[in-house]
Parts: sequence; structure tokens; C-alpha cells
Amino acid sequence: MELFNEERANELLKNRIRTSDLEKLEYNKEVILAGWIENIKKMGKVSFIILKDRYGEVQLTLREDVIGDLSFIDELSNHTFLVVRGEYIKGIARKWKEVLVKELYVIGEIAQPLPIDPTSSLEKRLDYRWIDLRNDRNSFPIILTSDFVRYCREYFYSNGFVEIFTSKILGAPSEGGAEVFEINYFNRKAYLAQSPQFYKQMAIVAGFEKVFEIAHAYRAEPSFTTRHITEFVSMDVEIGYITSHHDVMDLLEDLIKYTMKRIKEEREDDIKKYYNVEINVPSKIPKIKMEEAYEIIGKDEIKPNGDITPKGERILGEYVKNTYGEDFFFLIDWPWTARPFYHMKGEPMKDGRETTRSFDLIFKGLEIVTGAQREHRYSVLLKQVREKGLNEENLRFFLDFFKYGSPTMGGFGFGIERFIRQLLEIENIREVVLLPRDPNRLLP
Ligand code: AMO
Repeated sequence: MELFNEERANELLKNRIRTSDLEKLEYNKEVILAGWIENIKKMGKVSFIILKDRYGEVQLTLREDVIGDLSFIDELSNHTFLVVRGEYIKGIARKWKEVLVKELYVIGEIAQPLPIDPTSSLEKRLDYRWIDLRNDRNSFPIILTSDFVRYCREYFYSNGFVEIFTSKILGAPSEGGAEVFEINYFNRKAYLAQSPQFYKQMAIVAGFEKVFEIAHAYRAEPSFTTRHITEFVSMDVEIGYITSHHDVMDLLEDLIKYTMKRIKEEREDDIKKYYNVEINVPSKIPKIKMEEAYEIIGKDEIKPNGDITPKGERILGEYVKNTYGEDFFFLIDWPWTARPFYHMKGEPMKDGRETTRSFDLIFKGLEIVTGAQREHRYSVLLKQVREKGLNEENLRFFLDFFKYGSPTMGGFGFGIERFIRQLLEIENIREVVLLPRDPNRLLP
């Protein structure tokens, strides 16, 4: 049998079905399948190939009395891409559906040997991500991310949101000077957006009432942790005419409940199969004030500016799980010293420390969202810029947004990779990303 015939292979590909489509077919039908070889078993006059595509696996049975000499099998190896025509038969294999091959062509040859195997380190797997992701467990977080983003869009579109696309090339850093990538923009300094913060707020000033954006954000985060990448997908929301940050939390809680329900409906079995994790749709997301949190975690887990350590987040996560049985909670009313200038100030703490109308959402002990009511009053905002010791001129364009009137507003930034990581209880955030970027990793 000739293994290479581009014209015939292309002809077959036009009528190709997915391996999972076999479920809907009756036996003895002719089918055309394509995919890569997962395994080859040579047995003499009858041989077997396990063919895999994104949707499943099928056993190809090759019989000498049907297609002649089988010696061509020696030229095939695992991961060779094939297209085959054959008959869907009621085979004897229990694990696989079976197709008796009538025609078989190679559509993609492989270089030997394969550079990775299931025991390879994460770094090595990421070097050869395109092969790594042929594995169903490894590709699942990417597919789940796609589902999750779709559920979010369902929610936003059915609740009157406008999807916006803000520029990722900025004239001034969007979240302060540290951790910003500087770029050369026609011999001027520009910066990659750390978040769409300023522009989503501008959209609200411009009269849009509810906006969202799902897009990359960039942070020159030099730390090598399992929860930071230099390029992440931020789901940003901003809404107008709010009365406090609690209105923003109500929206986020509703979004979490909706999307967790959709994940449970459509993906519970796969999540169990690949990651052995249960999906708990929250019934009520508890709120803990920062000043209460300080008492729960103890002094060692509080940073000088009033922020808390990752260990502090985990302690609180366990406290909430034990007290309320929930995986999510809001950590609210953060001290002014730990929040950016654009957050609106709130009621002082018992000890007189200034707070902000802000929150984080913690999921299984890790921050996945930051949000707040924004300061929309021009003179107060200007005062806050000065209080933080920031360069007023660099922020002039942003301050100007508020000079000509503005509604009250608030919103949040939601780290999609962090959410998926926590949901599947994956060790390293890089495993959730198609092509993660970190200080060492620029290729592939
Ligand atoms: P913040 O800086 O807390 O807030 O970012 C929001 C969320 O984005 C995710 N995130 C990251 N994920 C992976 N790698 C990183 N390096 C990384 N940095 C941030 C986290 C985090 O909770 N403008 C505000 C949001 C707002 O107030 O609307 C902001 O950017 O999940």
C-alpha cells in the first residue's frame, strides 16, 4: 500500500468525521477518520493502531486479507498523523470503538525520537507544548478556559454589558511604575498595559453603563512563583451609578454563581476524570473585613503596608472553608496604604487607619480578583494622587477624564488563569496557559 498520496488524502479529509461521532453511527458504515497514532501493535497478519484526535481514540484494525501486505507499518510511529477510510465494525476491543481499515495515508510524518514523554519535567513539556497538549489531561485547562470565557460572555451579554477593546500600548503605566514593560514607540517611551484600568473607567465616564474586556495584561513580575506570569488574561469589568463596592461584589457573586453552575452542568465529569476535583457552586460568598482578617491570621502574615502574605490568604481560606463551607470569600475594606490612588476611601478602621471601598475575591486560598469603588470626584482624586506621591503630570490624561463630570463607578479585574488553576487545583499557573511567558520564557 502506498502511504503517501496527497491528492487522495485531501479528498478523504473533506469527509472526515471526529472519533466521537462514531457513537452516533450504526455498524458497518463507511467512515473517514484523521488524527495521530497513539500506539501501534504489530501482530503479523492482523495489526492494530490506536488513532487519536481531540475528541477520543479509536482502534484501527489492519488485516492483510483486506489491504494486503502490512509491512508498511514499520514506517509508522507514534504521533504520525494519518487519514484513514474504513468500516466501523462491532469489534472485540472493550476500551475502543473499532474501524477496519480499507485505505490509509500519512498526512504528517514525524522526526524521531519524540523529545518528550509523560515523565518529562514541566519546563521540558512547555518547550514542546504542541506535543504536550496532544495529551487530553494537559490540554483540558485550555479547553476549560475557553468554556469559562464563553460562560462569562453569556452572562455579560444577557445582562446588558458592552464588550470593549482598549489599547495595550500606553503612554503612562496603568498600575504604577513598578512591574511595567517599557517599549520603544517610534523613539518615544511607551508601556505595555498592566491592566485596562484607566480606559474602562473612561468608558463609564463616556456614558457606557456596563463594560467588560477580556484581554492580555502585562506585568514585568520578576518573581518566579507558581501564581505569576508576565502575560495573563485579565477579565475586567466596570459599572456606573453604583452606591458602594458592595454593588460590585453583588455583580461578581452573581457572575461566579452563574459560571460555576455552567461549569458543573457541562464539565463536572471531565474535571473529576482528569483532575479528581469536585465543583462546589457557592450558595453565599462570605465577606470578611480586613481588620477582622488581621486578627485571624496573626501579625506575621501582615505586610508593613497592611497587605497580607500568601500564607495569610491560605489561612483565611481554611478559616472560611471550616466556618462557612465555602471555597470563595471576599476580603473587604482594605487599608488605604495597600491600595492604588484611584480607589475611593471608606470608613476608618477601629484603630483609625484609613480604608478603601475595595475587595479581593479569594478562591481556595488565593487572590483571583481585585475590585473597588473608584474615586470619581476630580478634586478628591487629585488629592489622592498627591497623597500617594505620584507624578501628577503623567496622570494628567486620566485626571482629565473626571474634570467634566462623571457618574459613580466601580469594577474589578479577574485573573482567568488563576481561577482555572484554583478550580482544577493545579500546582503551577503555567500549566493553564497555552504558551506561558515568564522572565525566562519567550519561546515557543
Ligand atoms: P490586580 O493588580 O490585583 O488589580 O490584578 C487583578 C487580578 O489579575 C490577576 N493577576 C495576575 N495573574 C497572573 N499573573 C500575574 N502576574 C498577575 N497579576 C495580576 C490576579 C489579580 O487578582 N486594575 C486592578 C483591578 C481593578 O481594580 O479593576 C488590577 O489590575 O488574579
